[in-house]
Amino acid sequence: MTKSLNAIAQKLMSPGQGILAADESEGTIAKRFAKINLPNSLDLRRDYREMLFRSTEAMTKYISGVILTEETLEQSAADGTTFRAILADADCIPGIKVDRGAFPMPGDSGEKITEGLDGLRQRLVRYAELGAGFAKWRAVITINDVAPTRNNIRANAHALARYAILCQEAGIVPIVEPEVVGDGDPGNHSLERSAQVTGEVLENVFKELRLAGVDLSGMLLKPNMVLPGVNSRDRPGVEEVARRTVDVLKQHVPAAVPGIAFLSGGQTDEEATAHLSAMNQIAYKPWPLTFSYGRALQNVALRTWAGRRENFPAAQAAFTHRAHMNSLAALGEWSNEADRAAA
Ligand code: 5MM
Repeated sequence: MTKSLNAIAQKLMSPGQGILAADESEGTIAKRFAKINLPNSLDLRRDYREMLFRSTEAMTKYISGVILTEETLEQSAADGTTFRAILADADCIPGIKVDRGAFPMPGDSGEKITEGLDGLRQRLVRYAELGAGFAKWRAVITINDVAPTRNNIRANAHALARYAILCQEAGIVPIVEPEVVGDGDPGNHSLERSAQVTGEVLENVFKELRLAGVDLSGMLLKPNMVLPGVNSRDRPGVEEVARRTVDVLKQHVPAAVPGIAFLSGGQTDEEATAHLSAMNQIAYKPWPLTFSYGRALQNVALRTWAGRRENFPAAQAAFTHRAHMNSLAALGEWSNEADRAAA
């Protein structure tokens, strides 16, 4: 069991490859579609994901796994081919988002707690039967004048650990995603504060993972990068973000973890790519670093598709370009010039 979990994790971290996060919940995909004036219909969700998964070059060369929703895991393309078959043809591992979303934490700290543990053991059996090789659970950590509270960090870390051990029991690799979100106000969410909170969160997460008996060699970590909040006056350069992020990870993430796949967290496409590449240029890291981006892989492709199947080729070209650039970043070989030239 341990060996196969580690083998799946290693395959997801294949050099020059990363993970496509296509697990937008109904509410989130509705927001993405609304920005391009599209309704959130079943057919449009299917078409959009079909466009992505049938981007053959991107999926075969640059994407090792895709995080799906429950709907997509069981869905088929317009011609009746299951998405699972399309991903299998591209040698991509299907993954599944298993949390039920982040809900307001009791109290008035403005924090969230992720739900979805009830019945998870049974759901995981079904996801494994459907071929899911890995899963994802996202905890949301808020920074404001009173948050994060110790109570919220512990509750989210505990839920992540309970999720992770249940996944491993079902033969599924858990991706553990504690996200320190970046919409704190300027006074509270400096680069320094981001580093301190990210470190504290990771420390608690690994403490709970160990207590739960999670095999660290059979999981992946999906963290935020160390960044100031979107409204902060701090404007660190690419190298500084990379250095601070790797420093925090080195202090809190055990070397036994087979890989780290970052979320993009609202960065521009180029920022997310540049930061990943700069981190991969830093020597002496115990784990490979890659991407598990949602928005930073999909932004341009979504706008180019615009809800029309005749736009598939152009949207697929846009997606393939972004996936290629992030593949170079996963190898530490990306440059702005190469990005513009290839675009
Ligand atoms: C694709 O978005 C994922 C699902 O979010 P919701 O459940 O809120 O709809 C999200 O978990 C995503 O996997 C990560 O946050 C990374 O996505 P970004 O866009 O930050 O790279």
